[in-house]
Amino acid sequence: MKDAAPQTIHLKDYTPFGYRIDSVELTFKLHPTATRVISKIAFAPNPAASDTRFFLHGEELELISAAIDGAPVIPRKVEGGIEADVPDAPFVWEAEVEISPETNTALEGLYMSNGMYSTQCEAEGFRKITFYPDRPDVMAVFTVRIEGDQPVLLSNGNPVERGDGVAVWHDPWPKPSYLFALVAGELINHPDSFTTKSGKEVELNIWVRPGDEDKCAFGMEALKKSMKWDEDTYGREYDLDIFNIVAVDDFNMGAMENKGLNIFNSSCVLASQATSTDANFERIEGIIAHEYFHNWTGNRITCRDWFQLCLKEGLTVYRDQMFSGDMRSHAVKRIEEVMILRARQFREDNGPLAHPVRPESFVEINNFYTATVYEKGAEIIGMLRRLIGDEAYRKGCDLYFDRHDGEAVTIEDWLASFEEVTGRDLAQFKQWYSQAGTPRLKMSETWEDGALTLNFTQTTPPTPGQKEKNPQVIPIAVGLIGPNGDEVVPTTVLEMTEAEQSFTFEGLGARPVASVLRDFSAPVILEREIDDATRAFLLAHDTDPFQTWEMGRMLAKDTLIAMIVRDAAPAPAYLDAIRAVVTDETQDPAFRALVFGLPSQDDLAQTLFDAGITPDPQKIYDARESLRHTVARHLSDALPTLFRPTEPGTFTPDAEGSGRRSLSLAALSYLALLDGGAAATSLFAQADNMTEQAGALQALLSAGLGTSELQAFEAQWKDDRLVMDKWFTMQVASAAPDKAAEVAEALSHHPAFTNKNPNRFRAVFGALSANHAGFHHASGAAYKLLADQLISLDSLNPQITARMSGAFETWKRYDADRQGMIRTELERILATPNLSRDTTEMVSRILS
Ligand code: 0A1
Ligand code: ZN
Repeated sequence: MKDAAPQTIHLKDYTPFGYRIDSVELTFKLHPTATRVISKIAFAPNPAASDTRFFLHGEELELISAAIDGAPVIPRKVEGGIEADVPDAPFVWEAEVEISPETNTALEGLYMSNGMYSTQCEAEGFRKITFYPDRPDVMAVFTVRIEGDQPVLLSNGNPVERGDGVAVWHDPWPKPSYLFALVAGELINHPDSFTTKSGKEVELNIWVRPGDEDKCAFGMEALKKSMKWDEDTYGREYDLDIFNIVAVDDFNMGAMENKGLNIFNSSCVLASQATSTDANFERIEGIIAHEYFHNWTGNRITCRDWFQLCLKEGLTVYRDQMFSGDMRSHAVKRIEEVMILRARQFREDNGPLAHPVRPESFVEINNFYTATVYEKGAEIIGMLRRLIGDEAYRKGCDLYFDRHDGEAVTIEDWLASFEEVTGRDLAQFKQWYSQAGTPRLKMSETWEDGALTLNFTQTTPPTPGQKEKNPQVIPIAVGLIGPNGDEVVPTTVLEMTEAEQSFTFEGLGARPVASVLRDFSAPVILEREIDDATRAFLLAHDTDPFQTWEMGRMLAKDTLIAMIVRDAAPAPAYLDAIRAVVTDETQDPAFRALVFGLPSQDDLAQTLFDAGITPDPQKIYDARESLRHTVARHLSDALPTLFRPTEPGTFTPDAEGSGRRSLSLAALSYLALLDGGAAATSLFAQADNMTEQAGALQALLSAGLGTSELQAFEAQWKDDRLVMDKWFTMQVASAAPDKAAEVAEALSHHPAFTNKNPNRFRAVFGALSANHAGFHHASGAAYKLLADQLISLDSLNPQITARMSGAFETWKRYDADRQGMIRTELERILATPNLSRDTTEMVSRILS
């Protein structure tokens, strides 16, 4: 918990630090409750700065001694750190502090997890390790000496000394403190090596706790593929002699890109056929790539201040998305990306937590590691590339890397590289970084004398602190399909810059059907009058996979909305359309599985709300369940053929195998509604991989079955914490609306539950907030339970508490009773004595 009074920090107030750092030497004498950190830092006045105040951040540190140029000093304690009087010339600062890793439950700074020491310094954790200018624009070369009796002692950079109870590491690349890392413990490595394109041999290691060594091979392959891809695609080579990855059980986020020493939440690196699902494998491959790619986009070139977070995150997400597309299927990946963007970022952009990709102020930066910064940030890079073309994009990136290597920069610096290589003015485009909210793009069509005109208007709704919005630059990728199903105009990118704009395609023989926003070319909501017949036509003939999926999705949504609002029967147009796609053996099974899936309850709630209808969570749940049963019956003849379990002994975690299994398991979940769970029960007993074992259990649970399988699963996996997370999640996720809170509450008393492990807490309470009808059950039981849990978690781990309070961000969609109950819970959280800055900021923003 942070004790500083909440203070708002503004982008406009940025000033450089008054001193540069020539070198940092740190010595760690490890002890669970009394680690000593000795620092020796060579400072020099920064001629580019006007503010010469010598302020060092520091939190929860016990100062033992301090000296300047060898003379002892007593620094002044000020809010958030210390101040001292220093010479107007280069000087050496030395300090010794004591910290207590074992009692650090916030998992920021140096902490202990299952007996091992680990660090997490992004964003502002280094100030819990020693006094330092803990800001990203202060970059320095670090040498780190670790003294401890653990067999493995790791830090950033290259090893210079390895001895009994001591290790010294030197990182030659200047870095900000948020990239500092240290790990010490009894660890086992999975070693390998990689030869870079210029012939340099790099030692690679994945370090894990004993017992996990058989779960490293997949991650290691992903790392080598990432290293090769960054060379081939961006010309970026690795720059140290060694690259270490460590798996840690207690970790707030997915992973962290510390220079040369990436630290991973064990759920994001450990993988095996028996314990990981296909989705786990895919995610692990993407996260390993993401962290590795940060070596250039984030580490060699970093952010001037935390407002520029999207500079490294949006770009690195974009890079990992392209990598995953190259490794797997671009079409399928793009659909998955859009699903995530809509579920998380559009949701955020439509509520009280909406903020620009580059926020202008914050209280706690940890609260801004959001879908907007990451996912919308990545969409901006995709739009930029679409507008300027692949070649100019690569040239602009090269210029950016050349020009800013070793610097801490801004979005302006990033865009300037592209302005220079293209000669374009990107001033209007830059608004994507400053304007919050999801633009609504309305389209109408006119057809006259062989010319099709597409008329667009764009508006962006008001968001907190931003009432008026300007028109954005929107790349709209369009193709035209002739009446016979042939493409008459291939994909063309229309560049919309005005509030209203029309684009005409001339010389057309017969009126074509427009396929608009292909590949989801901009993060907007397209509003278009389109009938079911045209949707079905595009679903059958469009050459753009995203569009075909989108048409299926719109048909599904419309039928569900009609079922919810008018008690209508499921639309035959939808049922026939999905039958055609899912039974089409010529199409990719992964794509067919995506078409098979129904829109989420949360998505339907937002759609109803946007249409001016107050969503009733129970009705949404009932309609979706009823459609699931109808689809099952409608496809009853096809389901047994679509359900194709993997032959024992043939499992591979690649796109092909995973696509086949996702279609097969989608079919199984419908089949379970018809066959009393027979097929799922036998798959559960026979599966030799977690994808099918968990998929079978999930199918049983969502058909209201599976009690004995749930017990068998627990007995089999009780010693595997990552698999047990799945066991916790599945029960809460599949609980009926009136049972969800009860199930979550009971699980919170299970001996294996702990709120000190973020994965376990999320497994239960993340699942509760994602069970839409359960979370919003009219009793309000889930609201109260989550609030109780957040109140007790806050003093242990503010970061996770603040994040999870986002479960309430959609509260204004619902009826007065639910709003009243949620308000009561939010106010109760806010009234908690000593509530953290993190949670105070989040809950206040949600309430505002
Ligand atoms: N930079 C890491 C993720 C990360 C972000 C924030 C953290 O603490 C507030 C920790 C890690 C990434 O993008 O992978
Ligand atoms: Zn990142």
